[in-house]
Amino acid sequence: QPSPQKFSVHGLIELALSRGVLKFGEFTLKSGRVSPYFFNAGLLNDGEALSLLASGYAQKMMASEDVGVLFGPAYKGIPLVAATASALWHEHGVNVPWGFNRKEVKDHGEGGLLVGAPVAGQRVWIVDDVITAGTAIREVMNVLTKAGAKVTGVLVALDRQERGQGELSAIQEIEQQYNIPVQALLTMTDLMNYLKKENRLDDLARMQNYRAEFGIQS
Ligand code: OMP
Repeated sequence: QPSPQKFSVHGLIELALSRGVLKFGEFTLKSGRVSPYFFNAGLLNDGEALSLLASGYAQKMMASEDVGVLFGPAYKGIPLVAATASALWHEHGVNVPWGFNRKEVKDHGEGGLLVGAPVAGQRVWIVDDVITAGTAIREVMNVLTKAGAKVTGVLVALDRQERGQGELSAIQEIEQQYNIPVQALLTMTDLMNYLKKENRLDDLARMQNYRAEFGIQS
């Protein structure tokens, strides 16, 4: 019987590197920025990796007071939210409803864009992978608001700590605009501290340059 997995920043970074989730190199982002690193949560594609990430999400959720419905945006948020709800139950004895959206409207069967726990009138936490410029999160905020949900928080694996539409980080903008907390398991700072500790100075220098161009003042 496997014992409950303990989440740590260091452990998650090592896991992400070992699975190719976290890569250093040159990557063009959705926002068009050319980044020296990329975090692909889609590669947490085995049971151990997914459940370790979900343990981290569940621990963060336990520290938040307002756990209502958990919601995973299509597509990558869907397995994350399902695994998180399961970890909350197995590891903390907390039973939380969860749901997700589909991207394409279905015109037969149950129809509609939302699947799983109803969100109308509910306090909803969004569980997703990465926030860079905030575009993906804003889209799902619209979907949920239209459905009558009250979004009370966002939980992601990685805060890239990059500027959004102005001088603040995308996450800070979302926190201000919607008046909600955004929590992350890892930040770009965590990744840079890791590189420093591992003496990967070339990678670290590229991260510092990128941060000087697209990062927030911290
Ligand atoms: P924004 O919509 O700009 O916030 O970008 C978030 C999305 O970019 C994520 O949902 C991912 O699809 C993708 N992404 C990553 O998955 N990992 C990264 O390290 C960077 C990005 C990205 O393209 O910015």
